[in-house]
Amino acid sequence: MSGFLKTLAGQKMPIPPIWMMRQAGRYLKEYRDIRETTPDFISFCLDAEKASNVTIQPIVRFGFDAAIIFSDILMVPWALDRNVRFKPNHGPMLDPLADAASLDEALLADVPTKLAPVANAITRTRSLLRDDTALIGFAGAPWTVMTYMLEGGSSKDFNLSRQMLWNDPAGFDKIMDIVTQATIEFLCLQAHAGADALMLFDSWASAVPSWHRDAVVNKPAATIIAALRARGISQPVIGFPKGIGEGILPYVDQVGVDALGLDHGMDIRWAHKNLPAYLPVQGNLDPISLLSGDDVMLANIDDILGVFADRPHIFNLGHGITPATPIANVTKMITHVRQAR
Ligand code: 1CP
Repeated sequence: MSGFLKTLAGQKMPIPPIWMMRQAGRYLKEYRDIRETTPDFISFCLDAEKASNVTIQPIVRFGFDAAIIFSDILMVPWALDRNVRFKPNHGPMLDPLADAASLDEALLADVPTKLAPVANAITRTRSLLRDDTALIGFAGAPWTVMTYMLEGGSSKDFNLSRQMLWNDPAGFDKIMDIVTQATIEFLCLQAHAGADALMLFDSWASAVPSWHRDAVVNKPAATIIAALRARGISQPVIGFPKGIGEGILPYVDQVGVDALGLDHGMDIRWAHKNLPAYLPVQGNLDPISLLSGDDVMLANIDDILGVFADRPHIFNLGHGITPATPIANVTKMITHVRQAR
């Protein structure tokens, strides 16, 4: 078993396994080169050979302990016919969803077929990776995915999503239920295709009013994990409810995650003190610290390693690496993590 999977199973490794959120992507020249050959982003994700190739690129270059399949959280809205497209330098665009009546529940039946190419990419990638490199499958958590569907793209304030939450709770629940079902199908097919672990990204969990957090962040995540377990899927699940601060305690209590991804806003001493001692954590270097990559970054790495020395810990960033990151600083981070103990 790889060190990454041992850590997720609760074992403390002498050197923490390491990978980076968004490790395949635009900061790599070899990624930009393949990406150019299929300008349409969804088509690129559905090309199992290309998706597999770019998944492996950061493993070849840096020797990370885990690969994450090249796909996107917006594959679920795409499979639900929300007309997902990516304009260069503009981010994602979707047809904004005004109400529950505009989302056809019958589309759920085709989700596994439409997303089968992601499963093919996983099977292919798993067969190409060494045994000691784990492969992670993933999906967005329902709230985060819904924000793109309701806002029609990225958002700063998530006003339309929050408005539906307050003004049309029945409609909101109906959409959330459909997205939750689609997410279960998506994760299930990735697990069956050979993913060794699964990650659930609730990247915009911090935008949920705390009044609604149990219903909108914790409950849907719990439903997804319970459904996977009921279907006999035993792969560990890493939850990433970004930016909810001390809300991670009820999240861990209610959701049933096997490990918790910590964002860079999280106070690691508080987290270590308050989280159950058995729970593996993943994180949490600020990706922006890699832009300078200086001694302060190294000191922060030492601090993270020191605080989590007594629990199962996977070294990672607190969010995705940014396109402007110098490659040399990524190498510096990895070397430092692996030499620190
Ligand atoms: O043309 C390009 O290359 C577009 C950039 C890009 C990439 C590299 C997008 C568009 N998606 C991806 C791949 C991706 N997305 C991966 C696999 C690669 C890897 O991690 O190595 C993963 C795990 C994601 C997950 C994802 N997509 C999240 C959750 C994680 C996070 O960073 O918070 C979210 C929120 C998205 C949405 C998304 N996809 C792409 C863009 C530009 C966005 C919008 C981001 C935003 O709203 O700020």
